[in-house]
Amino acid sequence: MKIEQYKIDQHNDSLLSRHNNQFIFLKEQLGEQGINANDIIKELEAFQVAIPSWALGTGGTRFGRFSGGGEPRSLEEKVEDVGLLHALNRSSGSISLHIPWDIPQQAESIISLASSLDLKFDAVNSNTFQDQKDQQLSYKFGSLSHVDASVRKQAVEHNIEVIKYGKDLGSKALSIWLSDGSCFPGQSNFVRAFQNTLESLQEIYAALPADWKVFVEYKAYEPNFYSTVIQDWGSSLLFCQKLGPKADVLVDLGHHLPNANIEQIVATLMMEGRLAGFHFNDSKYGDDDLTVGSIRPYMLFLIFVELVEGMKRAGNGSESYAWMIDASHNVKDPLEDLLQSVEAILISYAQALLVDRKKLEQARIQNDVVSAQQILQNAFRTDVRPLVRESLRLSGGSLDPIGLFRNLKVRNELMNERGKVTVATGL
Ligand code: PSV
Ligand code: MN
Repeated sequence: MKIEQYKIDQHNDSLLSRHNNQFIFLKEQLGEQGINANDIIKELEAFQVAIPSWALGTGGTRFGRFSGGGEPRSLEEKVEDVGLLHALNRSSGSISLHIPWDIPQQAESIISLASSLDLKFDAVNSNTFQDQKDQQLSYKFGSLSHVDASVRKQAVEHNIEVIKYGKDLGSKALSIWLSDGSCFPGQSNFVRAFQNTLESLQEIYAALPADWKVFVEYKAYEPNFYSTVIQDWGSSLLFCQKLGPKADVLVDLGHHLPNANIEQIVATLMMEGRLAGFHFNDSKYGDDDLTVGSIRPYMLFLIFVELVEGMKRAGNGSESYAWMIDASHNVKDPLEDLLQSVEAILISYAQALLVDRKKLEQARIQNDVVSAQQILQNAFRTDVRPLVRESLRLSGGSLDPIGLFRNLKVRNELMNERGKVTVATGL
């Protein structure tokens, strides 16, 4: 299924006068504060969030999985689903593949399908956290860190194969999330596990094409519950520093111990020029993989405040980082959930762009804690949705992506096309 532009335009026409009223009102209010709404809209238009190929079907937990029907049955259908999202919000212009869940059999035809939908291929992800059918050696006790050199070799070769798939598709980065670790005290020698991992990563690093990066993603725990080799941003940064300039740290919002100050982590990584990008999601307890901004929107805003600050300092823009949604959709329609997530990201970004940084710095220098808090909260409490809508409209997207998705009965269409009981590959 494809959403034709005229349907988006027709829907927008029906919403335009209400939108214009809200937008003009906000634009004037911001103007009085010396903020140019058009500058913010330009930044929003440029912001692109990758969609992972594994998030287009129903997720589920280890207790069950409740499919909603019409799920993509192949990589082609996954690309088509991302095409639907991108047509609606013009902010989801790339797809990130997990190998071997989604192996591009014929790179050329998948590239041409993607480009017909105005999509690119984002970072490719390797998988050494599961055993695949016919796999020679098991990853039960680790992969890149394994005590047995032949298991490490197999895991290194898998990563090099993933780079090859990515090269064929025009990707420019390999994302590595390592589940290696231990479940019980005494099971693993921490130092040896680190050194084995470093050696393995060095081999993968040596296989990177000249214009590629490797993203090293950390996670505090799960599936290992006593220790994880790359457990936090510090370990991840240490690996990256030892590897070289093509290695950067990938932050997944769900991968921290409770109450970690993620915005401070972001500030530090950006100060060092080692932030690769983000896996966005939200959580209440652990790595819950919920819709972005659904539980802790203020935290998301504070992270964006640091991101904006870091980009200003580095003199670069949002296109210099890899933004991706890494969520799981257990009770919602995955496509609606992804639309909500992208909207939450754009809202937080817009709010962060409102922050008066000169005044904030002044308040800090004067130890005026009250003003500093107020400057942030004023921005956070501004309803910036008209700015987000205007940016979607100007880039050819819908003023109300979820409304139009429902209006056009997209899920019913997909169920008619694909069937009610389809299961997407992935977790
Ligand atoms: C692990 O929890 C993770 O965040 C990694 O990014 C994986 O590649 C992804 O989820 C998919 O399961
Ligand atoms: Mn992740």
